[in-house]
Amino acid sequence: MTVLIDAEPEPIPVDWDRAALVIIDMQRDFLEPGGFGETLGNDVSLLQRAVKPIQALLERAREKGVLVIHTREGHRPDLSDAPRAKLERGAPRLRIGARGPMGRILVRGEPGHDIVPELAPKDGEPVIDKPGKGAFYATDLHPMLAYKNIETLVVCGVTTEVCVHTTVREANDRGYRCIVPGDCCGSYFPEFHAQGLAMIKAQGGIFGWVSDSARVLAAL
Ligand code: TIU
Repeated sequence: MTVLIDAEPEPIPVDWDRAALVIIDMQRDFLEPGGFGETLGNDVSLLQRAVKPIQALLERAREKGVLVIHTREGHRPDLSDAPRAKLERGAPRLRIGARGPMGRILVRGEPGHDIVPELAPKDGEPVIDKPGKGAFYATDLHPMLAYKNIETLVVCGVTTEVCVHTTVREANDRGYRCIVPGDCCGSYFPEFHAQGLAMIKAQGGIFGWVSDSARVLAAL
């Protein structure tokens, strides 16, 4: 059944049977005190704010049988899937693969790479391990969505202007309608968060639609 989600630049009709909730990179290293994000000097409470609203959406999506997909940013332990240009960046002790406070930074299988316990994936919910910022690059997300006839994505997570934005741009170019609930996203830079959301909905919704958890929940 199609329902209308209130959003900007305009309300958008959504068939929940053909929609997915995509939760981007809610990983311990980005969100938890003592993790990689905080080691870089970031205020992780700015990201923590998104946990509760995402939890509300996640619980309702599960109740209603809406497809839920989780993503994690990270690399193979041998780093063979990480381009040198990415590996070289940052101070040597804070580079990808270096030992961080929660294990090797952005390496699969390390404690910091896990999704925070409040949003832990349930059996049957696909988890996309992605080597890039976008969830489509070098992953099987696109065929996975195509096999289920998905046309609309509710995209949330961290960080707004990096992995959420990249994913929304990739999805938009692949023909998906993206709705971004702003309070379910977070950035270490409040101004980037605000501008990131503004960019999505500008020019008649150039990349998609912006809403919030209350309005999405009302339509779910
Ligand atoms: N998931 C994600 O956004 N990865 C990042 O590296 N984000 C930063 O803002 N650094």
